[in-house]
Amino acid sequence: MKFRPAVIAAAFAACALPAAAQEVTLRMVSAFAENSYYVQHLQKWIAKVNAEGKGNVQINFIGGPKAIPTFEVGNAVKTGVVDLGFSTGAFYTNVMPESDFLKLTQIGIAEQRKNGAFAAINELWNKKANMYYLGRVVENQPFHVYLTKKVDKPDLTGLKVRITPVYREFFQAIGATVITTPPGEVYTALERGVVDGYGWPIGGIFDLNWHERTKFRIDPGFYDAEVSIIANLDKFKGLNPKQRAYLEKQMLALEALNTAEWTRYAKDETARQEKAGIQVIRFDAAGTKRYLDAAYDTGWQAAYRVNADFAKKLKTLTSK
Ligand code: 173
Repeated sequence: MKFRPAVIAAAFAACALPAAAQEVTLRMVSAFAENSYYVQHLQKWIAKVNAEGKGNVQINFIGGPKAIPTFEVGNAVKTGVVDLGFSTGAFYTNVMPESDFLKLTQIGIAEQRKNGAFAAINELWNKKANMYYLGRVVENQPFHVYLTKKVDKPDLTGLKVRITPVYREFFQAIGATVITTPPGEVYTALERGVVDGYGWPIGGIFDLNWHERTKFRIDPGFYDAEVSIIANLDKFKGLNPKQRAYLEKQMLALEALNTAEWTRYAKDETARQEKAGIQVIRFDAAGTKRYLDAAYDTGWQAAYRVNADFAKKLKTLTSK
């Protein structure tokens, strides 16, 4: 075999510069739009990781759904097309259906790390998705139904509602006709009257101007939006111990912001919706109970159908 001089030079350079060889650059994409608040929050973290991680770990943020479509980010992480992904589980049920279960957790990620839930999640994510579940970036963000038409009881019969897997069983159980779209298609669907509403967490409806097409929000919220950083498992295992420890440390620093950050965001966004004229629909006590029971009963039932062992473990460890 004959080596080209450039290859030989590169090989020597790698040996001669061990410090440079120990800096790794991880390529990251987001399943959420680049201008979304979630991604702005993420990018502040990336800047910190890069500033403090010189000579060790750098993150190259490639972009949002224009780089890799929302529902393809999971596969891109699984196969190593990218090293890190910023996504919610509902967007990569095509990789593993259990990814959507995390919306059902009722305790924070800090507690999940202590009580074995985090380890159980990682065991499954490693095995089924070739992913390392690095940590949870968004919590304390309940989901809501947003509508262009009024309802006065927990019954969406006759309404077409935009969903992701998060809401499918629940919305169908209360009568809705459901249409799955990534966030990037919600505005057009509303504009064209293809849907009469959509599911989304309490925060973020202004990011893509959906407030212009939204008249009502149903309270209370249900579940808890899970948005996390996932890593390609082979890539993660291939990092040296210092690099892995650094990423874990930065992830914990990010998670430590969660409670204060997302509680504030939920409050601000609720006020902003009110200012924008979005009216709140509340049912009577019995209706509210039926509504919330339907959310959790359908959610867990679907989870048990998909993977009873993992559903049971997660329910036991993360329910209040
Ligand atoms: O697109 C969605 O409605 C969705 O599933 C989701 C999940 C977490 C955060 C934001 C949106």
